[in-house]
Amino acid sequence: WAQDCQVSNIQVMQNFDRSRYTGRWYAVAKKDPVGLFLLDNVVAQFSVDESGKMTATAHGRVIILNNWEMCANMFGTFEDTPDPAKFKMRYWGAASYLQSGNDDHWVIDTDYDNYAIHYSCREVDLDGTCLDGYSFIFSRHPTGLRPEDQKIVTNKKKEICFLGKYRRVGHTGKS
Ligand code: ODT
Repeated sequence: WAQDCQVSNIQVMQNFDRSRYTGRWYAVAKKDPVGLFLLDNVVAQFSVDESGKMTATAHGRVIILNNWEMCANMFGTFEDTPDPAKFKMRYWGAASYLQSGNDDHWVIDTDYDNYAIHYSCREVDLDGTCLDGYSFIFSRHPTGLRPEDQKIVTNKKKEICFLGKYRRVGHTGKS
């Protein structure tokens, strides 16, 4: 398998089980998109509603209007696609001045109990690689990834061609 960085060739989680994915996830690292929004103290909470649709809330410290920082509550609904690990995420904020939009939301890998790797390419370049995208590394533990999960996560960062582009996302416990 040759890594070619084509967005269309990115491997996602096989047999993704949305019910095992529910609950709280702490963002421990992030590759930012153009127009960075979520800064740190990012906690996402996934649910599956009565009809089986996945929804989520997220809170965290955000940056708005280029230099204003505040805590924000965000909401998202996930539209299914033929691939169970690939969703379209419609998102909006509790306040109108927060970002809203519709992004791809792919689950690259997860063991459901410890780590998860999320990927979203917002703009695919003419050559098929990702021109503007973002990715969250999530942990079930606010303290970060377990040492045994770090190698898996590093390999996946490489596979999605974002290795070296992540920053740590801190949790100060205030949000
Ligand atoms: O932070 C950025 O720069 C990108 C903007 C991301 C929008 C986040 C909106 C969250 C809506 C609620 C859904 C929670 C699910 C979180 C899972 C992964 C992050 C997208």
